[in-house]
Amino acid sequence: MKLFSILMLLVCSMVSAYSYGQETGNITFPDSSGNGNKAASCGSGCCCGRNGQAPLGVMTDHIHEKGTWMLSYTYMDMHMQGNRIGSANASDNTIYQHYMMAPENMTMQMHMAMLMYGVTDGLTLMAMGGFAIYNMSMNMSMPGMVMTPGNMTMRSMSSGITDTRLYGLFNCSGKDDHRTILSLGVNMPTGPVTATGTTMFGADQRVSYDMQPGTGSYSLLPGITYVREQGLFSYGADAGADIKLDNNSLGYRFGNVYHASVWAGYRFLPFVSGSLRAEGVRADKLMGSDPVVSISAYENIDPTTDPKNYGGTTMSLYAGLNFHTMKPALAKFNLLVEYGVPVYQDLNGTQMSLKSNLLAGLQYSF
Ligand SMILES: [Cu+2]
Repeated sequence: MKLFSILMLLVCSMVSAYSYGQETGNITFPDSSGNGNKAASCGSGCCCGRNGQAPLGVMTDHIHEKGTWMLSYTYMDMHMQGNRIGSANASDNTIYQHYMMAPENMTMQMHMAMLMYGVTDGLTLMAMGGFAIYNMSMNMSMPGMVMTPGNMTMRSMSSGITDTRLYGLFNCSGKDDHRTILSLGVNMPTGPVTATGTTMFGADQRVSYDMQPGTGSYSLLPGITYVREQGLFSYGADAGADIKLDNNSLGYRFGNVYHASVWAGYRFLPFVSGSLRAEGVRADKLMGSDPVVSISAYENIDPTTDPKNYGGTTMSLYAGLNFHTMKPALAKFNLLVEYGVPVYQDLNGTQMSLKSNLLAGLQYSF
């Protein structure tokens, strides 16, 4: 922890020196009295709930004052529908040229809990974990039969606890109208990679990679987030990665993930601000395979069981609302929602198309 703190402080002071130098032409350092950091952290009467809070999909946008906590619940509902090969839509009949089954609909619902604690005015620790539920339907083509879509459908469900993420968040900015948060997290493989559901081989069989609640791998989660407030306006950007450190116990690893966002927000009522956010996510290929799933009979039937059908680039647009009021009974709460649709998808191999992603969160600071 000590080494981590020193490392982050070093990077922080470099970033601060650079950004301050940019503004004043001189290299200066953040206000050492701590006032600046306090104003840019998230305790009572500070940035949480003001229009400077980032959209819900950006989770590393703020820190908390020393000794203060935040507990939050976030619900996520991701919907996928139909298929594509690369960046082009692919009909079921196109999929049947290579596989016997064509995925039709898939949802991932996730219940996430997050706890934040301000260790100092500049450093906040954050822990996240959850429970995920996957539902999938697939159309089947029987050799020699022409199936009308939906005629012969297989449904499958799996669920389990997710991986757990632990983060350290450093505020590098000493000003109350902007902040730069450096974050470093670790993904702990607490979620299973051996969950079961209905497959071609019957009930209670190992489900494919995309329906496993966990990754099975440790990973590093570096990130940087910049937030700026100007009157009723706010805007910001963030970038981060999920770098897998090892293969899981079954001998594979999901690809590294890289993401970046830019957003702008406007407080159009005293207690509501709206935001628009553009997000790009790139996932590398899945490396290795699960020996239970990776048998040729299976890989020729169901495209989700083929490791080469993982990874790709997706760009989405999100619209969000952040609710906060200073009314005493509600001042400690924030309610945030965000809804996104993809505008560009270029996926490796044959994969389901992302249709929408909904996030809703309730945060309580104390
Ligand atoms: Cu918080």
